[in-house]
Amino acid sequence: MSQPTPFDFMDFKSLLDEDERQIQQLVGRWVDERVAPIIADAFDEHRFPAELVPEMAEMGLLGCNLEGYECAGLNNVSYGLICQELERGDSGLRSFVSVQGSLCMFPIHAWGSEEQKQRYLPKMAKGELIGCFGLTEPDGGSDPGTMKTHAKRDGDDWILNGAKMWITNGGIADVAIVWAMTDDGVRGFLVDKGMKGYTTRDTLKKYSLRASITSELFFDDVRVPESNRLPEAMGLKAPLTCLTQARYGIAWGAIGPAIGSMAEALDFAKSRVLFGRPLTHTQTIQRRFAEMTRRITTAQLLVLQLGRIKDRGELHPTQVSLAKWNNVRMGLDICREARDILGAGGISIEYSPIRHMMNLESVITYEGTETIHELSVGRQVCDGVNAF
Ligand code: TGC
Ligand code: FAD
Repeated sequence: MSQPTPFDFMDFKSLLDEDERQIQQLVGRWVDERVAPIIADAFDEHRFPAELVPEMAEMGLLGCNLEGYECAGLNNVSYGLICQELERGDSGLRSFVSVQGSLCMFPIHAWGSEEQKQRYLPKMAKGELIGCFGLTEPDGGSDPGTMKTHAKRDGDDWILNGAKMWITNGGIADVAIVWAMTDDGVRGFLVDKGMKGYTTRDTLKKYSLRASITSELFFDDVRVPESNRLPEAMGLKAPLTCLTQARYGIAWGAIGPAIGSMAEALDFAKSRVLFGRPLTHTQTIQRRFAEMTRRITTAQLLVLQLGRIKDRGELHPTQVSLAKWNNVRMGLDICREARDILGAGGISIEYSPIRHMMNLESVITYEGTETIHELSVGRQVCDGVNAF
């Protein structure tokens, strides 16, 4: 009988197949070797480490759960494990991969024309083209059905006007997937960098996701050809379906910061001697680590089942809502606990918990706030009554 370990208390690894274990190991090692040494400085300098993009592309992480077009075609459990390992490094890296793969490559793959798929997907898989996803607007992100950005048909083109806000990768994106209202409802447009009337402005001075680029997008009479509209994307359901893909990855991702933060706090507590004994010899500290272990373990089992359902093609969006809500809340709480156990040192960027904790303040807000996910689950269990 093997001994339960803090980060695999229920022998989670035995539930993975060999390919899944290998991809987790590959990405985990890369995070330890390439991300860990530079990420605190990148966060401190408010700098997205773009030099890592070709390496992530080389490992096949961009659009990794898509088939064809030079994508790796991994299963969804593997995609989840990748998100977990990346986010153990920093939420900014997982964000980059979520946006590129789940929010930009996925809709092109699902609803694009064959010409659009050929034009964008192989280059996006190689990291040669970067995407961003514009849904949120300055007047409020939780209710995207009321978006003001609109597109009007003009011959073979569309004229796009409006603004998007809080857009990950916006300032560095070669193509923006922009959701706009038309006379026939919401439609998706591929707005290429350099199109006349399309500008961006980076959001500076943020205290969360500092190793990630966040931007505003502005559209002032941008003429977008019909060949840049996603032909099969119809209605609000299309962007919401993209969100389900990305939220799935986030539910896995949030386990990474929890593990990283708990590991640092545990190391510290074993060697910090106060009142004549190491901190880990006290009851309250042991209870806090036991509680972290309980929550990490249940989060792991939750997303593994979610991934197996997704791989069977039977995933319901509210199952993803429950997992995103549970796991991000778990991650945030554990990072805060770890920060506290580190004492004053915990406020230093030399330790990861405060960086992770600040990142997770964005993660608990984006891709549907905690309240939005509670209300989605509530609607599902209360006979579909909409309480938003
Ligand atoms: P509602 O009437 O519920 O739905 C309209 C249609 O869409 C379908 N649907 C979904 N489909 C797939 N996945 C989902 N999650 C879906 N949610 C709804 C629904 O079945 C319906 O289909 P049909 O066939 O009947 O037309 O729409 P609603 O207006 O009542 O809104 C529901 C609500 C509040 C849940 C939705 O608006 C919402 O999710 N709001 C939150 C918005 C949000 O999460 N924005 C995220 C922006 S992107 C981002 O944050 C990226 S961060 C990336 C990073 O850096 O990692
Ligand atoms: P609001 O919608 O104004 O909500 C404000 C508060 O009201 C929240 O607490 C919310 O939970 C609460 N609330 C809302 N509705 C209800 C209700 N019915 N009942 C009770 N309470 C309610 N968006 C993109 O489109 N693309 C991106 O790439 C992207 N990247 C992001 C990166 C970062 C770093 C951040 C912080 C955000 C990003 N977002 C992105 C935006 C994100 O999706 C929105 O911030 C989020 O959807 C919430 O919208 P909001 O900020 O306008 O808050």
